[in-house]
Amino acid sequence: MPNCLICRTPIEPFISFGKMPIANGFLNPEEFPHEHFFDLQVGFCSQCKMVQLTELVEQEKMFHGNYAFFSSTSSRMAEHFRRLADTVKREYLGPDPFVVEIGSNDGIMLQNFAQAGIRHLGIEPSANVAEVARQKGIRTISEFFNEDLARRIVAEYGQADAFMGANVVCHIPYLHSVVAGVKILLKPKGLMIFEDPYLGDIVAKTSYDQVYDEHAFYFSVMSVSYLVAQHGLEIIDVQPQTVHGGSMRYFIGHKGAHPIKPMVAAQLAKEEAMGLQRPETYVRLRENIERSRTDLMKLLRDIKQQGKRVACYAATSKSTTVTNYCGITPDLVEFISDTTPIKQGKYSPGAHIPVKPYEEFKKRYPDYALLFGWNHGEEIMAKEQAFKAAGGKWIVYVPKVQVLE
Ligand code: DWN
Ligand code: SAH
Repeated sequence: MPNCLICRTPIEPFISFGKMPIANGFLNPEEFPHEHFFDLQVGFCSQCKMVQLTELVEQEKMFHGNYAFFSSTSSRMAEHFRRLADTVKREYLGPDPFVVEIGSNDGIMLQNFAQAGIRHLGIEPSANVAEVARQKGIRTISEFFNEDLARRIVAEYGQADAFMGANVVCHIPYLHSVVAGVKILLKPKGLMIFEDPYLGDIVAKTSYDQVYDEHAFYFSVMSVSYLVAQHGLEIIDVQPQTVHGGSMRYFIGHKGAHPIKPMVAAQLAKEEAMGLQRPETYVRLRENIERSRTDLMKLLRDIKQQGKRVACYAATSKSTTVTNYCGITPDLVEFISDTTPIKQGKYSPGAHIPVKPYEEFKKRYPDYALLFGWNHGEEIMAKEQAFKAAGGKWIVYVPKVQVLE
């Protein structure tokens, strides 16, 4: 049995999604024979309550000089991070401020600090996306963040007012080193501000596609409290977010340095009421996931029998889990439309569905569009009115499988 990555208690997986490829490993046909697969399984630690993968993929296989996800593909996300940066600038910076961000990607958040002339440092191991940030004038180093790097940053730049990370902390299996690094890096009143997909939303909406190689952890306020307490830190506030299908933003400071907002206890009470501390909750989640797969495959087969065309919208990392777990193959869907040049002309990981430029979608609308980017549903549907007007229908599977009329 594997051990919990946080407290070392042996844990058993509650679900297995089977063999999975690298979620962002879009590939050419000559690479098919060498594609890397691993067992995608999730376990719940009854001791520290952390939900996590029980088999990991090496970080260098996922984050490298050809990383396929560029954060700035969503204008709504750019707006979301601009608002966050504004809040940080207004409320959390002291004299001679310094802001550090891990997983800074193409600079979607740090651009707001760079433009304001605020001292900043991005830490982004995927060299190609980091280069885009540098082109925008954002100071970025391509390394994986850990305790050792935190010491080097303090030696060179001093301590930070804000240590930020969006959709990255849950990607790092060696979290004790990360949090120990944060402890070293933060000024006495400094704050770690991070957000990740929230376990409560995954359970409530059966959004199982948040599970893929890059996401080693599925956080709750419970599990994050346990983790940070081991390093003399504490959660001082939490703020639910609607982005990425439901995320949680955590504000963490040195123990005793800030008053704790009532929202922390309120959210912990909600988690208890939802049963996030109980193994049965995850048995139910598994049943819901299995039902979702059955429903989606029945719908796609019915549509195929009617001779209608289906194309998929957005080659998200999440869709790698959906296509491979459910068994969605190129005979059921024609292609995946995506706006990211590096994915276009390639094939989706594992299922090998062709990824085509967005123009293909517009040129000849399919009868149905399977919305792999459901988390950007509002943004996408607002700009795809013409698809609907032409009689096109959306298929979604979160929170349940349905055709949107
Ligand atoms: O946590 C992570 C999140 C933040 O981003 C990473 N591990 C990887 C990535 O996950 P994802 O690939 O599931 O992210 P998104 O933002 O749901 O999907 C982005 C993809 O969707 C891009 O390939 C671009 C595409 N897209 C599109 O084709 N048309 C997106 C939008 C908004 C569109 O209109
Ligand atoms: N913050 C952006 C990007 C999220 S994708 C957003 O919310 O859109 C996750 C990013 O984290 C990738 O760009 C990846 O290269 C980076 N990353 C992965 N492991 C990391 C680590 N150990 N330290 C810093 N960044 C890391």
